[in-house]
Amino acid sequence: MTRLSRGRFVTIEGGEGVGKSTNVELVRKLLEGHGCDVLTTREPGGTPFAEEIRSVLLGTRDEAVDPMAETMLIFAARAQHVAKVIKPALLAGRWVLCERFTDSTFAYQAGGRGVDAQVVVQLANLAHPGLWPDLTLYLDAPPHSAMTRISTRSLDRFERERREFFERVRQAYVARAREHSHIVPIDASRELGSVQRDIVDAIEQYLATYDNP
Ligand code: Z5A
Repeated sequence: MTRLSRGRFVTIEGGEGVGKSTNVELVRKLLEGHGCDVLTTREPGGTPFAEEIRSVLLGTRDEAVDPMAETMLIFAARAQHVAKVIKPALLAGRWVLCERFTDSTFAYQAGGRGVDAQVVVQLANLAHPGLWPDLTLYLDAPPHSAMTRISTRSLDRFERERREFFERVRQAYVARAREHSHIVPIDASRELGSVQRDIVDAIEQYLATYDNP
């Protein structure tokens, strides 16, 4: 067993119903098996204040929400989450495992809503200067197949969007995964066992090349 002393920032990304929450526990156990002290968290949210912003963001309402207002609220929640939870944990040498982070904003607000990606970059540099994930597992599945997995629950404001919105979100994720080597795409449309084997491989591969000064 490798003993790792310096924390890393690992995120799990993907559209709705692809299995992010399902696989967080698997990743946590794998990292802990390698001696990592792991903190799991999620976005939007992760602190009481940021969870309140999450409720505002996800709640259904009659008033159409302006994409820039949505984007800035997401970064308000993120700034709080980074300042109060993520940065302190990383500075203490813990590994942070987070469901969704700024790659979600590139996918949903830039890709899905049409917000300028440069605005996302600028807000990211204000909310979490110098902090980007070390490793991102991107669970990829066609929106229609993943949505059928969550079809029995009541849908939030995002989940009520049209299919074209989710296609744009997926395209944005795929494009980012091509451009950024820290993003490992995993075909999440398969049965869970196959998806989890790829997740194990991705984590083991990352840990094998891990630089532990
Ligand atoms: N959002 C945004 O717009 N911009 C941002 O920057 C951020 C977020 C950070 C809430 O996120 C919303 O916030 C989200 C984008 C927006 N909007 N939407 N829609 P969230 O992460 O809380 O919500 P979510 O993505 O909708 O979560 P989810 O639907 O729970 O998805 P999941 O966690 O990926 O899926 P799951 O709960 O693990 O699995 C769903 C079901 O599928 C469950 O019954 C599993 O047992 C089953 N499952 C999982 N894997 C499989 C496989 N392989 N086969 C069969 N069944 C499976």
